[in-house]
Amino acid sequence: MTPVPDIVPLAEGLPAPSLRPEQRFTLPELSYPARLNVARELLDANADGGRAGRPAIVASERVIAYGELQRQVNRLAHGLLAHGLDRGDRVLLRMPNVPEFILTWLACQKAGIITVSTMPMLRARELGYIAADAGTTAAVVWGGLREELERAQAQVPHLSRLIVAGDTAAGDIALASLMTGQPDRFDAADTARDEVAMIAYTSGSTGVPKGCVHYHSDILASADSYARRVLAPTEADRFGGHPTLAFTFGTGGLLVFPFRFGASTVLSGPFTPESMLETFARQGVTVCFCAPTSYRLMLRVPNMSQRFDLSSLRLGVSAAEPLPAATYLEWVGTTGIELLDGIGSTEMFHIFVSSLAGRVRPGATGLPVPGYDCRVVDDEGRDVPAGQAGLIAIKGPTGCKYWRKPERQAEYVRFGGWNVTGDVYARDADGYLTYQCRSDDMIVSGGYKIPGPEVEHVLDEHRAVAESAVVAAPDATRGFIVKAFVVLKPDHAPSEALAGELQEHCKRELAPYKYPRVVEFVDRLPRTETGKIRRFELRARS
Ligand code: 3UK
Repeated sequence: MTPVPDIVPLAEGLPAPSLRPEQRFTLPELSYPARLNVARELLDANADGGRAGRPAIVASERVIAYGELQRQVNRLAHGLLAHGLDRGDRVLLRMPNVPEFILTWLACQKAGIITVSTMPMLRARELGYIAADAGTTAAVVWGGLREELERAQAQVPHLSRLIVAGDTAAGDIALASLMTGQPDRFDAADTARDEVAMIAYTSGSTGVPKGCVHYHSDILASADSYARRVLAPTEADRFGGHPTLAFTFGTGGLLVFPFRFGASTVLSGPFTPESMLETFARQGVTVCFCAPTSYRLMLRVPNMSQRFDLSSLRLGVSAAEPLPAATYLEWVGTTGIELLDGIGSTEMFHIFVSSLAGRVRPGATGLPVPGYDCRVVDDEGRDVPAGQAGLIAIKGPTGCKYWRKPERQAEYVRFGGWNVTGDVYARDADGYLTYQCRSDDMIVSGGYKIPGPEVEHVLDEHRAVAESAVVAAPDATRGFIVKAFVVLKPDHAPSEALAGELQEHCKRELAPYKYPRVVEFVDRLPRTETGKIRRFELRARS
């Protein structure tokens, strides 16, 4: 089990931002006042600005208007403070895409409490690490997802206080009970523009999750650069799609962006291609956020465009992994709906290079989002000529601020304030940027980021395994899949049953999407002179 760090005061865990405000906020839309509260801007601006009756959240038959949501958020903000939480405290969120997620997130922001959202698929091991690293002092958990968190609780004292939403059991502190009897009005905490609002965790390529800090201003800046300029939303829009609200792709697409423009968010249950298409049609979704794998799966639904009325959809956003030209052309050819690739990261909060409607080059990610500067450089930070591959480096209103990881910070923010994501890109003479590959051991499968070393670590814990190496193998649907090369201990023989057992072991110990879909037993692993596993050789073999 991961050792448990002590709770660290906020200021000590925080890296200094690499850019001054005047270097970050270069667009007029980004000139924020020094005091800024993201919940006031996203919620009160609508509820008090004539949109109290407009729909904020649509979740199957439930529609919650901005005015009603504001009252709930205010009561919960009071309830959280009455429960002993304070400004600057960290609260872990573990919920699916339900209205309670948005309610809790906004209530925390309004009270100046820092949200640490976690993906529903994470297991006890991963949750325990995050809770300890972020120093969370309470968690809000969805009843149906409590088991893994309770397993983590056994090892992590930082998880002592659980607040349960949805199905509760006797003795629980229910989210609803915190709101009972609390006033409908709550004055937002007078937070600073550059005060921590959230810490979003991302799988590190080394296998240790990294917390990415975002300020109140970062969250709004992403809406006011990417969403405003690329999606041009109006209050008539309905944002939908499958990314979990805990992933910044979803936090932006299904919470921040719709609310910034007084539009609505459409929440849906677990993704299946049919249910997603059904939600688009029934709820009149106008802008959807999905990973390329999901667009491919939806295209495979027989007669999809005859069976589902997609006439409300005006724009699809594709992110989390590259969108191949073939997928783009098939989607636009079948549905007639524009599809915009965009690269984002948890460190940058959201998308910083994107295609633009009407100016798409199939196969290219696109152009820098207005407000962001972008270069393609070599390992020393020198620009490489057009057409040549190099590291993509970004500067803009959002940027990487790792929580308590100074060495990682120095790897991501380099060359004097440039964010180096680890993606290899080439820029053509017209400025269009085309993705080439990752420069590290991260496997991108179905939009999920899976650090090879993290899976290796869990495989190596199995009693039959001597050592292992995990790499990406090409796959028609998922882009890549996780493939494990396993060397067994002398007293164990390769078998299909053992391969299955290793897969089950990984699914139990890690978020199930990380398990190796292919296990190949080998006698030994290829190594370099210095003893490093030659992963590139194994990749080539796959
Ligand atoms: C890869 C892409 C090629 C790339 C994300 C939109 O994916 C998101 O965040 P993560 O932290 O991963 C970041 C990494 O994912 N990637 C993402 N989009 C693309 N590669 N083409 C793309 N269009 O390796 C990047 O460094 O999980 C995406 C918005 C918010 C996000 N957090």
